[in-house]
Amino acid sequence: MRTQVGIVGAGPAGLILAHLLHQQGIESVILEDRSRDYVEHRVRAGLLEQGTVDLLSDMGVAERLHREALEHRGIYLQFGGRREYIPAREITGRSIWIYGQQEIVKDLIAARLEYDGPLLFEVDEVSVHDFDSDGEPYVEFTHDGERRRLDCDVIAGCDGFHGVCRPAIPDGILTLHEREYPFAWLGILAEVAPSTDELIYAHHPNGFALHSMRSPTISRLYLQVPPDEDIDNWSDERIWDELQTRFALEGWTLEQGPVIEKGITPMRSFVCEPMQCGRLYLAGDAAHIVPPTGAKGLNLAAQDVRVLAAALVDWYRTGSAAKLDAYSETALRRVWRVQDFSNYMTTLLHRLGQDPFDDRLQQARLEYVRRSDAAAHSLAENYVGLADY
Ligand code: FAS
Ligand code: PHB
Repeated sequence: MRTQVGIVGAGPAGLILAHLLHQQGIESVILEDRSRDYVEHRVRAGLLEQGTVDLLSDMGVAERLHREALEHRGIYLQFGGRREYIPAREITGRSIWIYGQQEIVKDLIAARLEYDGPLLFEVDEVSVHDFDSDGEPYVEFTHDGERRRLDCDVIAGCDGFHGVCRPAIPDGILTLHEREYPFAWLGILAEVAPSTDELIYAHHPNGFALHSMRSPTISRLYLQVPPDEDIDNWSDERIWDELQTRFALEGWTLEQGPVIEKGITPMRSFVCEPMQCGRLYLAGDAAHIVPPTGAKGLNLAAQDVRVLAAALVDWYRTGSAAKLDAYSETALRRVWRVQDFSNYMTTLLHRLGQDPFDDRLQQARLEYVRRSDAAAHSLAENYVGLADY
């Protein structure tokens, strides 16, 4: 097989990149190691920046999103028995949108198959080669029991944190920045109408809690738990009891319902620099992970491939590799902004440990967001996503 851009991974990064390239007449082949059914039902992100919605709209794949997504104009911060509203839209002119990641993946796969764009599911033993030499890059993989080879001009590593592309880069080229947080998130999907109109981020002595949603009938809630917590220790009843405790507020009720999905997600920050090696370009979770407190992972993946697609289009159109060579530097500017904001939200709202001095600093920061327009403005503009950063 031969194509222009070999894309490993059919998550948001790979699918958005393929569509952006297709719209500019650039061919690609997407290789995904899971089944279509699996990637279309994997519960992950749920919150979209205005910039991500605008990108998907410009790509012409947001028709269902505009019909079904929930527009939010701000968030609630709950601490010290009070609930404060951050009017993000009023402050920034930009909204945030609730629409499940798996719905975006479904829409993008449907668009890809509509124009017969090559997309192979359930490939195996993927390996990438010759991207850092003068030779032509190629990807080897097994599909339907047959070992295949895909020759291409460039490879886009959109295969997530546990993929094969980043580890294929020779030693000594990448600098890896990592931070593990001493806690995790226990997340549930519940068949009950959300008890709030917009997201509630709650700081509580027992730990952080988040009330999010997926639709007018499906709620998504998270609890801070120890990093090595076992989900089997958490019955649905215990989960709801703890959520009731952490969200408790005079005159407000948290409605409960059947838990239809639950899992525990580790909290880490990770960045690899640079995000490219020769003709291999990393995007999304393959290059960076943010703790979900800022709801940025999916949005950052979309911005990475927006930059990468523009650089590839320029290379194919003009022959200039200037934008491609600057891809990593351009993308990392936003990556570190988002890392800083996600770390800020995580340390602002989670129970950090036993140091009373840290607790006092946290209280002071929460109070500052409540009392200072400048602090609320900064939080709001980072939360909705900085335009043209
Ligand atoms: P993905 O991991 O989504 O996609 C990579 C794809 O590559 C996968 O389909 C995988 O199967 C495939 N792949 C892996 N190895 C391969 C191989 N060897 N060969 C072929 N294919 C391979 N982000 C937000 O913005 N907002 C949120 O609210 C939010 N909440 C989250 C909640 C949870 C519980 C989790 C886990 C994450 C959350 N995130 C959130 C972050 C998350 O959504 C990611 O940032 C996003 O999936 C990144 O997209 P991709 O980079 O495309 O990676
Ligand atoms: C979600 O809806 O899954 C979600 C929302 C906001 C976050 C993290 C996750 O910060």
